[in-house]
Amino acid sequence: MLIGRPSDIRPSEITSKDNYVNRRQFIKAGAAAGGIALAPSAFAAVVPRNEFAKLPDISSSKFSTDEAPTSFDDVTTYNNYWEFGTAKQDPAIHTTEFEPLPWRITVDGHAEKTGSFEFDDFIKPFDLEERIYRMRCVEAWSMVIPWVGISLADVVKRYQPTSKAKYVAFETLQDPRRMPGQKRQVLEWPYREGLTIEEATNPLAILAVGLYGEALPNPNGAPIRLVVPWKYGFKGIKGIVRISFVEKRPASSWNIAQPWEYGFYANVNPDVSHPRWSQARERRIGSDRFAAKQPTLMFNGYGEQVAHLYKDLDLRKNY
Ligand SMILES: Nc1nc2c(c(=O)[nH]1)N[C@H]1C(S)=C(S)[C@@H](COP(=O)(O)O)O[C@H]1N2
Ligand SMILES: [Mo]
Repeated sequence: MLIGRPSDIRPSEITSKDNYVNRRQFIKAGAAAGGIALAPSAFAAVVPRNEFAKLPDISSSKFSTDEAPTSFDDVTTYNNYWEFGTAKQDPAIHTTEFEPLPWRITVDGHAEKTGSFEFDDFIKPFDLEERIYRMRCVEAWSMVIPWVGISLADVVKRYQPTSKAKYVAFETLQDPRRMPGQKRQVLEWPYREGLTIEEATNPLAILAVGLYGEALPNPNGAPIRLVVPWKYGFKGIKGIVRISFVEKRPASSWNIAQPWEYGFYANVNPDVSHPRWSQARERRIGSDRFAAKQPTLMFNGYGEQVAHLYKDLDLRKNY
């Protein structure tokens, strides 16, 4: 089923006029510098190389929230992406030169099918869906983001993991020349994350390749990143180059860095405080700064879809 938004609504109607114009000039400047024009022609089959790189044939999802999406500007200028700096505005500033394409994704480990694929070939077999999800960062702020993505369950199914595959591990690109934040050891690089195979095949999990109907902006993890809306934002690893089917629980970057603060599961849980702050409430980005914080929901409000995954776990211990 085709949906009205976002193809019927120009970004000018979503963001303010001024930002729309600036953005248009910004993208044009990028094209002139060779970034966009140099994309391999094969990629055009999936993502048209027009000014806004609008994605074709996006269907809607029954899992979308009807809450108002956070503006395009907030979604793309208030980010965590430490490969490009540790401040919220750093990814928007320091990814302007980043050229995500060409991009290869390796699938390996305990699966019948494995291999290394051009981004275009990797996503071509799957349907593009818009998933408007609430997103909750561990730092107690939240957004509503109209992702465009492919079902992670479909991806897993295609590669036919064997019975040994208990987890799916993900890795970000490691290349300090392209990701200058990696010159500092603020985290152990490459950024790594993982899910149990049951989590990875839950219908809510997606690999996002776009937002607001357009190819994924660099600050949000172009060309492809994980989105698991019932977990804290740090599980949503960006710039993925490797997907591995593994037997043992994989290392995850924040768990390596500060295991006493960040567990493997990272399920959104208003009842379990972070050691340094409460997780009971959250600030919705874009609301005015005097607005009251809103309560955080168990599993970020996605309990109906995911609570069964954790019925035998003590969520106070398995955070
Ligand atoms: N590779 C990588 N992925 C990452 C991060 C990062 O620093 N590096 N930050 C995470 C954190 S803490 C959050 S909250 C989300 C933010 O996603 P967004 O910028 O698209 O909102 O990305 C996650 N994915
Ligand atoms: Mo986060």
